[in-house]
Parts: sequence; structure tokens; C-alpha cells
Amino acid sequence: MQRRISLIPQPQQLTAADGDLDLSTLDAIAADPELHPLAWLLSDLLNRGTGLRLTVAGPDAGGRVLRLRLDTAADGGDRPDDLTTAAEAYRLDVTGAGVDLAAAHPAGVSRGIATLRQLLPADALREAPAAAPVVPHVSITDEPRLRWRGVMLDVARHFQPKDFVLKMIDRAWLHRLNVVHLHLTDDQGWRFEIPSRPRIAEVATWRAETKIGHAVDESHGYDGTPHGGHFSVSDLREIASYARERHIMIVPEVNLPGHARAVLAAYPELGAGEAKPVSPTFGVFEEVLEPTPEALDFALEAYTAVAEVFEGPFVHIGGDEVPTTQWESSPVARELMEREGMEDVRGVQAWFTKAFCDRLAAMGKRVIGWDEILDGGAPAEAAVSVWRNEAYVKKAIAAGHEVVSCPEPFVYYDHYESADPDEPLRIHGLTTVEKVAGWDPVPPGVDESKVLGVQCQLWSEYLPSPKDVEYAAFPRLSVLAEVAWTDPAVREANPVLERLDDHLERLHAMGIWYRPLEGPAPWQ
Ligand code: TNX
Repeated sequence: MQRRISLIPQPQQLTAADGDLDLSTLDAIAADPELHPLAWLLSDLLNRGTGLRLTVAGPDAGGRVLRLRLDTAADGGDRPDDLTTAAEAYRLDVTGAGVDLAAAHPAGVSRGIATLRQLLPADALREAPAAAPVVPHVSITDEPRLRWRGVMLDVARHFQPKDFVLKMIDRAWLHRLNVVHLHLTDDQGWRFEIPSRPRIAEVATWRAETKIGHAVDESHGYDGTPHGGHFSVSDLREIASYARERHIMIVPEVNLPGHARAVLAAYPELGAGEAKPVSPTFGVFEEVLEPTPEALDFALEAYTAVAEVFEGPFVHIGGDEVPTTQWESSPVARELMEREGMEDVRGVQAWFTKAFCDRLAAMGKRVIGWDEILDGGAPAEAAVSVWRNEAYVKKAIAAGHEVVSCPEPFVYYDHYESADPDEPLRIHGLTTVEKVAGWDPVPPGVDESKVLGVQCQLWSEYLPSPKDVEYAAFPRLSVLAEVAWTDPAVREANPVLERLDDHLERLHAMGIWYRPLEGPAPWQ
């Protein structure tokens, strides 16, 4: 009988053999020069979790080694930066002779390292040398099903510190996700500095207090405590380089022209209405940018700031839930409508969308936006994060866009995890792990080649601290990683829920505040 090897995501092909390899019997990590940064990263991880010290040597090192190599014969795709599944494919062989990890592109080696981390005992994921560096003999051939496998952190509604963002990048990596989308701005806070606009850091990054919950009486439920925080330019750079080392793409989102109340608290002259403070409550607000050259300049400055720091191909322009109320009564917006011959006031958002897309394209970036950008202004090259229903997936594809599928019922992890009344307060909804495990992210009748992938959203209105975010994220994120990576037939043959208990040991070893499968934890 074959031994049981429990990994999440399940690799596409895995053959287990008898025996284990003790990595402490190896002489070195032998790696192609291009792979040395990954080799040192692996060496450091092994050291931290097991105490082992493996030095990094060149590709010609002899003896018994842990080998990382670029396999030029394999097809990594022509444009790895544009996301191809082939660029993330890898082969991993563990035998009595050592470890051989080969891929066409460094991104594939990075995914193979994530698998190798899971082959170690769970305790090797602790931040202390707690486990023996032993891995089972195995042969794995792997490649993701979908090109975009993401998690979105909402650092706007509740700020989350840089160290937590780095941890979440590491966790995304362990799950072979490749995208971390940062929702950097919203009505309740703007979370990165723009040095030429000092009032952002002074005003837009703080709110006087917060109201969580569905209290009917508007005068109740406020916590009376200021909340805020933001990333400096050097924080953003650190996040960018941490992600780059692991071949994780950061997708920065600056949400405009709506969800703009925080920045308009700092610069009310850019808005189409009266000045209001950074919002202490959640929901959809009227405050929008006025379609003036000054507001457009500001937006382009903000997009340029994130586009320069994060070198990935995508910038997210937001674009969701933009009320038109203020534009309806704004003479500037009316004048624009007349000048451009717009019949519908929605055209004002399309005007912004087009300007953002033009500027970002000139910088060599590809735009992605929430599905409201389908209302106009976005060229076919723009990708769409579809958060509403399947009809919008079809609408986006029919208009020539690629989509990232983000439907609320399956990937909004600010939703309840069960109907148990002891669950911590959530925004609404019900998304159990079983529901995630049973999801096929490519709906019938949809052209899979147009689905870039999937992404879970950790909207943080009801998730005030990193622990709350972890509790909401895990283990649903783990299951989603498998949905995104593993082919349907492989998933069917080896149900992810049967591997989840083993995986929770890993989450536990990493100190993650996950939700136990049996129900709400007493510490919540
Ligand atoms: C809808 S999805 C939103 C967010 C909220 C979320 C809460 C989308 C593009 N907009 O602003 O945080 O619902 O679940």
C-alpha cells in the first residue's frame, strides 16, 4: 500500500515511494546562479524550522545535494510576467540520492519550494527549530490549473501593519497562490503616503472612531477610539521586494473615483460635494471625485506612485459602487457631459476609467477593475474582477476582457462560516469550507482560457485585527488554493476536506489564528 502524503493544494501528479530522506545528510543546496535568492530563502527556512544549515553552492556542486535548476527543455511560456501556468510548473523528486527540483522559470522553482515545505513535518513551519528535516521519497509533476490565484487584503477599512502583510504573503506562498491584492484606499482610510500630498498622511489615514455592527440606533455602537495607520514609501518597497523574492505578484488597488471619502477629507477641493470627515461607518457613500483636471492629476499621481513601487504588470483601479448623486448636481460634471455628448451621468465614471486606463497603459501597466468598469471606458485589455454573479463573467468575456472570478458566495471570507449563533459577528452571508471545496470556479458555458483565475476577498469592516483576518481567512483560503490550483478530476479523486486536518497542524505550527473545523473557537 502506498504511503499517504497530504498536501494542499494537491499536486496534479504525485507518486509516493517507500523511504524518507534526511536533509541533514546532504552536502549543500546546488543551484543555478539565477536561483540563488530562492536557494538562500529555502536554506533560511530550513534553518529556522529545523536548525539545519545548508550552504548554497553552484550548479556543478557534486555529492548528495538539494538541487534547484532551470530546465531549459521545459516550456515556460514566452511571457512569464504576463502569467502563464507553464511558468509555474515544476518537477520535484525526492529519492535516497537527494532532492531534484526543476522548472522552466524561477516562479516554478518557487512553487516547488512551497511543496517541499509541506513535505517536511508540520513542526518545521514553526519559528523555532522544532522538527527533524525529513521528507518522504516522492515524485511530483505539477502545474496550476489557473493563472491567477489570489487573496485580497483590505488594509483600508482596518489598517493592518506591514509585518502582517508580509506574513500573509508568506502564507499565500505556502499555498502556491501567486497574487496578493492590496485594497489600499477606501472611505474609511487611505493607507499609503504620497510625499507630495502631505495631507494624506495627516488627515486621510485616520478616523475619529469606528462603528462595527448593525445597531439600529445610529447613536450607538461607536467605539470612541481613533483608528488609522498607513504605509510609508519604504514600507511599500519592502512589501514589494518580499513578494518579488517569492514570485508573488502584488496588485495594488487605489479605489477611485468612488469610495473616496478619506482622501476627500484631506483634499475636499478634489470632490464633487461638501467636505466630510474620514468615515467611521461602513457602506456605500456619495463622495466622489469631481471630473476636473486637478482631480484627474491627483488620481494619476496616486496610480503612478503604486505603479512605480510594484513592478508587476497589473494596477487595480477599483471602480466599484460609485453613486452618481453628486455628479447629477455638479455643474462641472454637467459641463463635461455636454462637452463629451454623454447622455447618461454614468459616463462620468467611464470618463475617469478611460483616463486611468490610458495613463497606466502609457506606463506599460495593465488595468484591472471591479466589474462596474464594464459600464464603460475600459479597453478590452483591461481585466475585470467580477464580484457580482456569473452574468457579469459572461458579460465581461463577451466584451473581450479576461476575468478574475470573485463571486461573493464562494470567495468573500468576511462572510459567516456557519449558522452557529456563536460565530463572531460578520457582515452577512454564509460561506462554509464545504461550499468552497465544492466550487468549480469556471462556470459551465464559460471559456476557461478567458478566466485568469480566482481570488478570495478579506474585506475588513468586521475584521478589526490581524487575528480576526486570520480567523476569517483560514482554513477557507487553504481550500480555495486547491480549487484554484488543482484540476477538477484530481480534486474529485482526492477530496481536499480529507486532507484538511493534517493541514490545520501546519496552520497551527505557523501560529495562525485559524477557525477550528468543529466550530467557533472559545477565544473568539
Ligand atoms: C462589497 S465587492 C464591496 C466592498 C465591501 C464588501 C463587503 C466590492 C467591489 N465592494 O466595498 O467591503 O462588499 O462584503
